[in-house]
Amino acid sequence: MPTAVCLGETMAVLTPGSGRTLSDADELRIGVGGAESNVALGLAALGVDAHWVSRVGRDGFGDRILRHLAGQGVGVGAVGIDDERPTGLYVKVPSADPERTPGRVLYYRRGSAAAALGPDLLDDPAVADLLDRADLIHLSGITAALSDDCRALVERLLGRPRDTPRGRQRISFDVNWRPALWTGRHPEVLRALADRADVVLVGADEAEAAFGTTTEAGLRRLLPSPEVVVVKDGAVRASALARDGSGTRVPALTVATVEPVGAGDAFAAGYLGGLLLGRPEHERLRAGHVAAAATLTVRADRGVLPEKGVRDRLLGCSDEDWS
Ligand code: KDG
Repeated sequence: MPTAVCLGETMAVLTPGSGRTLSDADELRIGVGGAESNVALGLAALGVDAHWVSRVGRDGFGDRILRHLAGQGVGVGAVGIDDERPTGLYVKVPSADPERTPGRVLYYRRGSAAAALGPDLLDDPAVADLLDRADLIHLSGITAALSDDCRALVERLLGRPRDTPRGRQRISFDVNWRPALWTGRHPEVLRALADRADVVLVGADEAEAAFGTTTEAGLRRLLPSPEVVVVKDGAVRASALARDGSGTRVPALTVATVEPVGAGDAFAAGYLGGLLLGRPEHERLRAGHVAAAATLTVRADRGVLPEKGVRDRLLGCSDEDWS
């Protein structure tokens, strides 16, 4: 069974009940959300030995996050608990007019336990051991945006030797462009960080906002080093641009979207699961679309995958049947 380690912040998610706004809600629902742990959950559901590495506060939110992830088969044994700093929070603000304007997300994560992570995390023997065993380490641009220390942690991870006695270890990097986290910081580093990964995942809208291009030629020029750059063009298609110049494109599934949050993470889990389980490129992209569709059609950050038999039929069907 392949092993994946996903590293990044996970927060408690607070959401007002349906039809209520933050100013008039009496109660907030508590959930769990974090891009990298969403990927770990998605990978675990696909049969990968998935672990999440991070730090949470010694508070009820931290306990809840650990319980939630461990309960769904994600390893949390190397997660640190911070006695002083809190678990980060994020609030989903529903739109007053969802037909016309999307909802918003508010972050309360500055000074959180995870934002205080730094490169010395890799000196923790439990973390070092896990990283040495990993076939894949999954990172995202969110971590680099949290603090200078977090960015240095990402850099140290990208600088680790990847050729191991068990074969080459891969690093995947989801650009996860979050402009709200980069205010007063330097988002230009994102491109250089992404270019040091083996697999880069980026939404076409994020590529435009973060790198100023969405064209395949432009992305190949900006990110020449990764083995593959996977560009997700929302409801249209996903394309895998390989370093050798070849490309594979698979149209997205048509679904009635309820809420897009977490769909990019679901896609990443489907794609990376396909990679780890030795599926060919077009099946990895299909697996990404199937997982994204399951999340797009629910209000939570993660949907339930169709059962394995259905997934296998979808991955193996003809192109005509797929579209
Ligand atoms: O991709 C979903 C994430 O946006 C959500 O879980 C919260 O990790 C999060 C973030 O930093 O935006």
